[in-house]
Amino acid sequence: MVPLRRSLLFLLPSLLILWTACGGGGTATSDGTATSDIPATSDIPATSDGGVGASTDLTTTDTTGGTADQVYVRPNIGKLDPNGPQIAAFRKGVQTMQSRPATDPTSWLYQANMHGTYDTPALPQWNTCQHGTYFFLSWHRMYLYYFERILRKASGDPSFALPFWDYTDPAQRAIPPPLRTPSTGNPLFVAERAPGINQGAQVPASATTFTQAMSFTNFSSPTGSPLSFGGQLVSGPIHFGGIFGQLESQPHNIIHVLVGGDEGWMSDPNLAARDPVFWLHHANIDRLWNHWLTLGEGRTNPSDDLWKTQVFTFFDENGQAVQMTGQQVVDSAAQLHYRYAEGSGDLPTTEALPEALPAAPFTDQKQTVVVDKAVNASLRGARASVALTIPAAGTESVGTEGSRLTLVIDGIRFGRPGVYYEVYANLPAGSQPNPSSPNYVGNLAIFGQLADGTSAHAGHGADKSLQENARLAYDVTRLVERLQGRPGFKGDLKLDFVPKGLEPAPGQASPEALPKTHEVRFARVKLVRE
Ligand SMILES: [Cu+2]
Repeated sequence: MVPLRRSLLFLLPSLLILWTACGGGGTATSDGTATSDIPATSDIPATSDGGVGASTDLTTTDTTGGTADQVYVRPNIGKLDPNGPQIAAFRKGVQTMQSRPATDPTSWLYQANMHGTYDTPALPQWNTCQHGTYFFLSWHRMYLYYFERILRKASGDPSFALPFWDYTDPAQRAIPPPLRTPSTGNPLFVAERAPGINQGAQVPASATTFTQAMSFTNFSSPTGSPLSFGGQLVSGPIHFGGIFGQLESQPHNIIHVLVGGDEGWMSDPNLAARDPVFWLHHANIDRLWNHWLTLGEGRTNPSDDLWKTQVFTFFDENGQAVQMTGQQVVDSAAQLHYRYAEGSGDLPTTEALPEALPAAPFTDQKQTVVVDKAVNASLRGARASVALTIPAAGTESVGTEGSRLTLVIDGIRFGRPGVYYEVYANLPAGSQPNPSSPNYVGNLAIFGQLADGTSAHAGHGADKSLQENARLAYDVTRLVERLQGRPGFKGDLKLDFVPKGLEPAPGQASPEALPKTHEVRFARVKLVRE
């Protein structure tokens, strides 16, 4: 019905990361009382999609000092004066929050622990972050919104807004200087980061691109499918849902991996939000959600009742429990009174957006395994290859009727590798791996863990023990279609895994790039048609 066009640019194939679903998170309820000042979607004509009224509306009036109609502009930190008043206010706010006891919901630690923590006993709303489902973007938007109110009040600057880190900007691929210098007396500095990154080492360009995510026009995908911008449908909140939407995979997960390395905080969801850079990273992800909506061509937020009315609980700047739903955060400027300064994606770019493939067919969730091969591969920070053969039967209808072909790497066991792997298919002999080449499949990065409570510690502490049964999947529809169009192609697929770490700062010779890395093993590779 919708044949693939062979002329499509094959720029940045999909990175899809998924691992086994685990443990459902409950929906906590607030025991606080509050009044509302945040309208539901249905109250805002510009964004109304006929949403139902908010069933629960226990948000609170912003008491951080702004006027009622104020719209805060979250700045691009790369454009701020490191010695200017906004960075000074940021430092003061973080320092104030860090001085509060961990039992105070407005403290730095309490807020970080809401994302995830090893601390026990868990206090209300700790360990409630939403990953691997279509709640990923909305939950983190709510989390940042209330965190920003707390930080603004703590900063003493009624105009303060949370900056974002625009790592896709080639000039900003190192951690923003105010977060790494000075290394003493600086509340934004954290030692628990990847080796070299506090000296200015940079994330590689292939880790920062969001063009593949933007090419998806559907926000959500059927349960079990990663083929969407925002994540898979689920029947309720899940702390770690296991199958990631495109934006969560890349750049979100990879930036976590590279900044945290194999030992730092950012690469562990139970520690990540302790690093101030977490909030700047997530502000950028949140900005990219807004950017996606501006691209049009059918890109809209979910319209189902669960996404719109599911209640999540946070704390406001006065430590009061507050509740919020998806339909209250679909328009950040109108509903939450903030917008973003200019950043990557807002300006014309030479990098073309891959043409959107049709959304995965929701009526047909059947997945057909075309190839399932045991490989028992091991990646240890060095280049490795895996071969498999695509049978002629089973793939001939790929690209038609919305059918997709995904490459699934299954039975993955991992610690925190501290590197990611660029995956290539059928690299020409002697050619240099290049993520802008048509042989590039995507990136393999590990962030997150099985969160069933017992395995939460598995990736942490001395053992870095390998975790079981993770899965990663890549949309290889275009790649296979392209290979099949080549004369002499007999179905042989050779996958190359090329490790990538941080790149040295300009002018610095010694790449800290590939630290001694923790092993990543995987048991099987599959081709699955869906
Ligand atoms: Cu994150």
